[in-house]
Amino acid sequence: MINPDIKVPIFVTQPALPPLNEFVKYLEKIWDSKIITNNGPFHCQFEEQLASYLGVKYISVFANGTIALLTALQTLQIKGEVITTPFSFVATSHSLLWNGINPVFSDIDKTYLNLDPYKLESAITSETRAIIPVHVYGNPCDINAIQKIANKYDLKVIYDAAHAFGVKIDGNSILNFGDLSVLSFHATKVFNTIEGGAIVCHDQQTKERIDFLKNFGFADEVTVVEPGINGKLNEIQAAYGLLQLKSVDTYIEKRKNITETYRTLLRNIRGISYIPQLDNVRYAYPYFPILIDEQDFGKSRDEVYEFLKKNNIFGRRYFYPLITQFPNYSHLPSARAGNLPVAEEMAKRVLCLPIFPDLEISKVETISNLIANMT
Ligand code: T4K
Repeated sequence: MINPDIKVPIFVTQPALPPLNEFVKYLEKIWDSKIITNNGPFHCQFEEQLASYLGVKYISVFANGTIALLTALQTLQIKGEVITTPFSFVATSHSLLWNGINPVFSDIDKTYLNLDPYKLESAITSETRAIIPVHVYGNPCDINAIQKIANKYDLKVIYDAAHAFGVKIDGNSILNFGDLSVLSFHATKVFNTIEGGAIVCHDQQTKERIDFLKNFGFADEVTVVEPGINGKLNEIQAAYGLLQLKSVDTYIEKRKNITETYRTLLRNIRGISYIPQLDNVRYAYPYFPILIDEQDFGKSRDEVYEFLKKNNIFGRRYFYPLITQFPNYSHLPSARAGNLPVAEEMAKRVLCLPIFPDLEISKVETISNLIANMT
């Protein structure tokens, strides 16, 4: 029987949309000007305001995060091997295969579920050119340790920061670390432009190169400097993004409140744990993953997942299966069973609970109580 408190299904997320009446005003301007894409005025304004909000110098917005990842690798002309994490959305590794790069998987750490810098070094070969760590669930990677290794072996670092919108360490944007950072503004993210993404870089020359690459390689009307792609964000989505920027702090505040409620209510349940927070980090709370220890809790992660589903609550097992379990990766030497023990274990234990700005606290309480009373 469906829980009487949850009559309407609750999904892992639900996008926050800008006020329709305000959006219509932007649409009217677009309808008047007839400029609907190709780096128009809203696109330029969006990049400026986004850079200022995030606290970064240079940002190029894209049609989605995956094309931004592909372009980031092209920007730095990466070939050979790239070390990355198996505990991510599959787009992280697909961007390597699409660029003819060989992915090499290295294990994650037990606490934050990010690439473990202390295991990274043993994955480096003479062919390694870069590292793509992911700030999984918006928890910062060990940026200093990763940079130290990158410097030692002369490797580029491209952060997949799809989950790290708005994250700061000691007041400094997480996007300012590494050579490039890639964001996603997909509907399921803290900040959405329906679909969308961005690359953050640190100098004007690189920004120019990224902008050429996202527009077929055109430098001007008659000059093509690179075999670029079409990665542009259109004016309608840029206008939508400008409006979203006005509300994003409210969205984050609501997510924080939900996170704190879950953390309080699930704190004392044996066999349920969550990722610790650091005092010097400003989080944006994109996901609320819990880790279920089957022995201590008495039920497996999949049992909890199915039980919640029966109660109309649709959590997600991000990131199960691991990327290394998918057919295009499972044959790789670094993907073999036993090589990534922490990632293998965490993929079996993790469950992301619903979190989105409009999720009522009473529903968070119901979800937490259901879990607490399961055993
Ligand atoms: N790198 C990382 C680390 C990523 O996590 C991602 C994307 C990327 C790169 C690539 O960025 P993009 O190219 O996507 O910009 C979702 C997203 O599609 C994907 O963007 C995201 N990561 C990934 C973690 O999750 P699904 O297949 O889980 O989404 P879906 O459609 O099942 O949505 C989840 C729930 O959200 C639905 O049950 C209902 C709700 N929902 C979803 C959509 C799309 C809505 O209420 N409204 C909506 O419009 O992949």
